[in-house]
Amino acid sequence: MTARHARDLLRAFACAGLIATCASAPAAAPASAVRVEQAWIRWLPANLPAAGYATIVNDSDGVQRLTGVSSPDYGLVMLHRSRLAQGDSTMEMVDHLDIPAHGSVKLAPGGYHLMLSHAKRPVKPGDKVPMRLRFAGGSVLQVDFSVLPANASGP
Ligand SMILES: [Cu+2]
Repeated sequence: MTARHARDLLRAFACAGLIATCASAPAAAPASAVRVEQAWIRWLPANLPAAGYATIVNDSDGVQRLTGVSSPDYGLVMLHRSRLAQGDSTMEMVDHLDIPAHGSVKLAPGGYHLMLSHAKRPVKPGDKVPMRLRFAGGSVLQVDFSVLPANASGP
């Protein structure tokens, strides 16, 4: 599972250069209309890439488009989606994620997640990792993600 994850990560790196920035963006509502709940990271040993999960809630009347995520603790943060293809679990890079009006999107194992690699410090369970979520229109939401052990299934 872990080796496969690493392999898929390499594949995602290979794809990264091909993905252009998305030119179209929905009308921006204030970032305060978006909340992040249950933000956590599944830590993995041996400096392997970790996955970040959360529920993003949009209380506004318009779609909120997540266009990028960064963290001072990781050199690279990508938005990924895991999916089953012919019984094989693979990951693909996603360049944005729309949070529907008065709705939410859950980043969870087996689906959307943040792929965290190139750690800039020895991140370990019990830590908090600040994450900056950027939305179309330029608003930024900073959220602390709780780092949980490899066998955790959620906060
Ligand atoms: Cu991934």
